[in-house]
Amino acid sequence: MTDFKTELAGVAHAVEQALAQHLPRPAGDHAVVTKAMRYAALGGGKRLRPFLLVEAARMLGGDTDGALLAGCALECIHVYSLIHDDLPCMDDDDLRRGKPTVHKAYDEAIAVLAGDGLLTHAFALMADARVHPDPALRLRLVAELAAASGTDGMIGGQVTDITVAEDARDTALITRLQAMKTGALIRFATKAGGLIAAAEPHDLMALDRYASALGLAFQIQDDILDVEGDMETVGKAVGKDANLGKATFVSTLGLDGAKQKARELGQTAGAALAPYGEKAQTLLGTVDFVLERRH
Ligand code: GRG
Repeated sequence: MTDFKTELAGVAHAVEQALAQHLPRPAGDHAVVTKAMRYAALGGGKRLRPFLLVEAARMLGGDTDGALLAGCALECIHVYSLIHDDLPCMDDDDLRRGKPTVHKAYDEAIAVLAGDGLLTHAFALMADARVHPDPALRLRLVAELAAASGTDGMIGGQVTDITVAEDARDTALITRLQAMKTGALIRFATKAGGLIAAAEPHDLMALDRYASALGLAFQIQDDILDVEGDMETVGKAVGKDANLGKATFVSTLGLDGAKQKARELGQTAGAALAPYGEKAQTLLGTVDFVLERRH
């Protein structure tokens, strides 16, 4: 039995190596953009989304090499969203994964273009025959990835997040927007792993119940970490003012309520995969990892 942390570290290492191999290499007059793409994508991150993809495929007996490449495609989308989210016109952050954000290390134009480069490269990777020998399956993965990343998924959630007034937000709206903003890619991860493993419809439904609950728990834990970080650094009171004035799960549910909700979602995620017994061990371990994470 492999310990969860060893398994996660192993997949994260494999993702790092595969990304290093499959990202475009700096060359020619435009080398700066491929350098910036590699700067953002290599050497950091938990690699949670590719891990979920690989482990969902593994649970159902699928090809983990193909899943790893599909996971790299998904990670490219995730990293592009981080680069763009850090820009001055969005969150205006200076640090990401412990190093200067791309617009700080390069400049804003290159950061926009490096994000665009990763976004488009993601689809090139997903279409690669090494993901799966069946072109129809690869086409479905490409279409599903576009749907999860687009206006009915991650982009739509981000738009709701930056346009809906703070005082118009209740738990239901935050749940809807987070299901799109962060949940869509997490749900895609397990679905893609399932599809690569030729999952039956009931397997895909179980994976989706698991990933929907896990994605929401992940976001609630993120909100909890933000507030606890604020409280540690400036002793800020918890409430609507926590997390720079943003309404979050913590501000609508309270800190204890948010922790309780995350625990309940963890149980829902676990129950969804209970029928898979020992085979689901790593995906079940991911629930504890998400609920116990400190960064
Ligand atoms: C601006 C295109 C665009 C999209 C914005 C998902 C998203 C929508 C932005 C990402 C920024 C962000 C802080 C989202 C909240 C979800 C979250 C905690 C992302 C960080 O994911 P982790 O913790 O990061 O998996 P690592 O670095 O480990 O990969």
